[in-house]
Amino acid sequence: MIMDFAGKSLDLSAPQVMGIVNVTPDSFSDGGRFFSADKALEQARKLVADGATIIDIGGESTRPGSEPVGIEEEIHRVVPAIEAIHAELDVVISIDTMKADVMRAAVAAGASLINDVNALRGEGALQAAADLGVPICLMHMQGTPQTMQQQPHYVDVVNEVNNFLSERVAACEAAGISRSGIILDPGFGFGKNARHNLRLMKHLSVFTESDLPVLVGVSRKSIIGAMLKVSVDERLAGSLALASIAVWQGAKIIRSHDVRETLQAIRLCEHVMQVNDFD
Ligand code: 8Y7
Repeated sequence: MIMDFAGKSLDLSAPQVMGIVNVTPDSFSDGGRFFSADKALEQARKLVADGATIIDIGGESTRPGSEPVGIEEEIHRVVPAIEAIHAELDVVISIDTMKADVMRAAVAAGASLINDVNALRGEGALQAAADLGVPICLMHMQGTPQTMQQQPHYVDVVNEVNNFLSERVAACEAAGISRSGIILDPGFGFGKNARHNLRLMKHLSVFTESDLPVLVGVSRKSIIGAMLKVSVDERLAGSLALASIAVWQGAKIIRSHDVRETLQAIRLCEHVMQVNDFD
């Protein structure tokens, strides 16, 4: 299962780790543009040295209750970071954005994957992705980051998320986007309560049974805090447990803050999955 990212290809038959780089003021104390680009490059260097083959760069926080950022501001945050990483590192750069203009600026700067937590439902986003011709990760979210955790509601969360993703894949294909460049993501924590997240994880194979690769993002998320009563900086073990459950069910990309440890968990899963029963 080879996926082409604007000339750089990744073999998704082995699960890959997407390392996270945030360029938001709350992730950098001074919030300055060049300081952020420098810090982003430094962080990306570490993630790549640890084994990340994709770096996800985001300039707008999508945490529950976070405030939206303007287009110009978001571009000013992400473009210098993308340019710096693209100039130095041999890695697929993913742009985490919901905005068409940011997608265009980011791909021009060197990004070759669009990670849209809004699954290209924003104004002009579907057209931008079709024009740019790079792969796209379609993620499910109920509501918006501002409101999504207020009253998440589903009758059958697995079915509803699956139907949503199928509908978005159909919209992409209708817009001229090739299936060979589409990644699916059930969107852990995006308009889901603890039980919804647990059900999606238990039944992740519903998604991996499709011909499209599945990306899972659970790193340090509140579902771990809710189950284990641990703060954000104590969620590594829980993150690795969930990443392992996801890989066991066929997830191909794990989005993580802790790349080295996540790769170790993935490698062990692969060893178990591939062991020859007849040796
Ligand atoms: C996810 C994501 C975040 C995820 C994809 C956080 C940007 C929240 N989570 N993108 N982004 N999937 N595709 O806690 O689960 O990292 S931000």
